[in-house]
Amino acid sequence: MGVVNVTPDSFSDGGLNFDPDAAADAARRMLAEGAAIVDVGGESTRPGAEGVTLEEELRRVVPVLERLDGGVPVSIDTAKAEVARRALALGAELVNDVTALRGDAELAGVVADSGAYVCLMHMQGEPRTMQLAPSYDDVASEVAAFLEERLRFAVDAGIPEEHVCLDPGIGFGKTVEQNFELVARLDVLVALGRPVLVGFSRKSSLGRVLGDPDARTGPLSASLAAAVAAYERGATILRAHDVKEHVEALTVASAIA
Ligand code: HH2
Repeated sequence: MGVVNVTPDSFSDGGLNFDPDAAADAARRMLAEGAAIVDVGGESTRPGAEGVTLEEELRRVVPVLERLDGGVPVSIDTAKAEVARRALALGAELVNDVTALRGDAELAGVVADSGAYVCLMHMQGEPRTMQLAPSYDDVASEVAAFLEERLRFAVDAGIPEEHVCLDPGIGFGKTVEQNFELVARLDVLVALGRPVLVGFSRKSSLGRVLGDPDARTGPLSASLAAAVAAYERGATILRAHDVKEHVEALTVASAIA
């Protein structure tokens, strides 16, 4: 899953694809490089981020989807029902909701009615404050219990179970150690029976484990190591900014597997 953030402030690629032509070009390039789907988002969820209004989020993502005109498989990274509705009408196939259908009461119905796929992600707290004091007794089993509950909620709302993938939410209310433990113990999430998505690309825990306690991002080399480790533990969707390199690394890992 390639990442196209149509934002001025995303933690690693903010501003790069804020222009709709640049964003559409990036999405097409990622498809050519081997991405199966491109995740288009108009709201940064980095630690400390403030939300954007519905009007602003639509203003950012709709022109990109119009330019792609159904030619690239698109996932819409949003928690807002109206953004999802518009994106699905413009050909998006998957709704990637970092709130796991807790943010907007109408979103589950929009997904169910459209027949789209959905990604349910774990987050402790909310982006503005989530990194202040993450706390778990057992991070893997607590994240699994949360995702199991959200999966049941989605199914009860009319979304077929086969249309749901699950995501531990790397960096969303977790310490460096908790992020790595979630990948190490990914089998606990894989056991829920749904495809697991992992998004470790460029995240600050990678830079921090390499020795910079104030790192806000992580390098490509570390992103690739995390993606391969997640793949080997059962992740089947890897969310990544550097598609070509991830496809190459995962092709080799898969040839060995
Ligand atoms: N991470 C980010 C955003 N959306 N969605 C899923 N399902 N999983 C993730 O790990 C995930 C996500 C944060 O990364 P990015 O999009 O690069 O940054 P920002 O939120 O600052 O736009």
